[in-house]
Amino acid sequence: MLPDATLLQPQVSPPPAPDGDAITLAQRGCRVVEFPIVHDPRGNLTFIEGGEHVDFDIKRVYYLYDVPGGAERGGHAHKDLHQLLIAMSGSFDVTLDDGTSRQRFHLNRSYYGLYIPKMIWREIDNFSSGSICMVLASERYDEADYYRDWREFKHAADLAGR
Ligand code: T46
Repeated sequence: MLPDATLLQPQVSPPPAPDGDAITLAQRGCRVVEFPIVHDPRGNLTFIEGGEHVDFDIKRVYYLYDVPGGAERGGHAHKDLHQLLIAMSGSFDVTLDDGTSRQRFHLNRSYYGLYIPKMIWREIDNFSSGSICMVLASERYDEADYYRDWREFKHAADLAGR
């Protein structure tokens, strides 16, 4: 196990499954991805290659920075877009929610990414001072791709048989 791997374990367990058939967030594809590290006394280097470490075409890169203490980002799900979140500096927490169960991740290393498939609600908080959240996204920005109301998201997820 990598020395820091424990830092990325979910800090809050999802609620007990309502029945034995409940699908976990991991089964829906939510996962922590580990990128290569080239250790070097001059400073370490991590690289991300399309088709190797990211299994979608990256159509957009954006990042959150200068986030004030106590701020909360996210609070939405995407209909089609999927993406990878990386703590390029500092740390923050990401809560993922498939409409049934929730799981919280603490991201604090630039060689780990949190992959979030489509139709997963996300909330991001607990940003440390100076933190930077970089996002590799599968689509260009399109407001029509967002569910910004949890009940609307939940309704759509239920209709999709979730
Ligand atoms: C997500 C988290 C991690 C753009 O014009 N282009 C863009 O690429 C994005 C992402 C946003 N915007 C505009 C839309 C809003 O007027 O920037 C404003 C703030 O966007 P939003 O409230 O969606 O920002 P976050 O930080 O709550 O969420 C964003 C992404 O939207 C979302 O997909 O997962 O970062």
